Amino acid sequence: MEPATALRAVKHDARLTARQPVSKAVSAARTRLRIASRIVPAVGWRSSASGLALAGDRRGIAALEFALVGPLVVLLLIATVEFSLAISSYVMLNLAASEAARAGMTGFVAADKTRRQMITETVARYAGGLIDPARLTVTVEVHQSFADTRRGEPFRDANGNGVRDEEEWFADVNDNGVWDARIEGEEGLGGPDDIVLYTLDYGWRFFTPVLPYLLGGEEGFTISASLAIRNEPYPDGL
Ligand SMILES: [Ca+2]
Ligand SMILES: [Ca+2]
Repeated sequence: MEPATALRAVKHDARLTARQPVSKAVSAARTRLRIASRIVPAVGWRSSASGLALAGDRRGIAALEFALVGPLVVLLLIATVEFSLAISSYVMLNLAASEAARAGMTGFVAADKTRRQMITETVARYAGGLIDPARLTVTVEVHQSFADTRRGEPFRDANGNGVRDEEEWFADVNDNGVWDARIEGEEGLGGPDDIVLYTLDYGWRFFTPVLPYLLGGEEGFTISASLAIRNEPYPDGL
């Protein structure tokens, strides 16, 4: 007997008590209640089983969602760590360039070293553990002015877009056959009052193979830091 049917029968028995003898009505009601008491636990068991099945379904949905979203979350985490390390290296590289320029602008030279050696050691000291010296290039150039440190070869901007396009005329100042966005200065540390440009280029490499795989084999990129300073007016020959 279904639970709803049994409960309706019990209510029906209660209404009959007004028309039937008391003993007969009570006996019928007790019989209905016994049946109902056997049915209700069975109904409860079926509800519990349905709940367990539903919980299992939800766990399956959660597993499916993680399978779809999990790899993207891991990839995002790896990319965040990789670029955070690259940014940290960029900061260290700028600090190293600043300290190298500070060491070079005084003209001071230790007894057992050259100015160039002092600058190289300064860069290595401030670049930190993330920088591999084997992939670091330090360039020092002397320029006539601060503007010259950023000046490229002159060109005629025929289409007026502010940049030099392939077919536009240019003056090949350094005679290398191509247009240069920046004219290199004379290599060296300069003398008193000279304008000197320090440039540090570092070949950054990713730590994991994940990003190179996604970027079509690119193993990293170049991080650059540069700083132009004027040497102090120290006595020449120092
Ligand atoms: Ca142009
Ligand atoms: Ca050129």
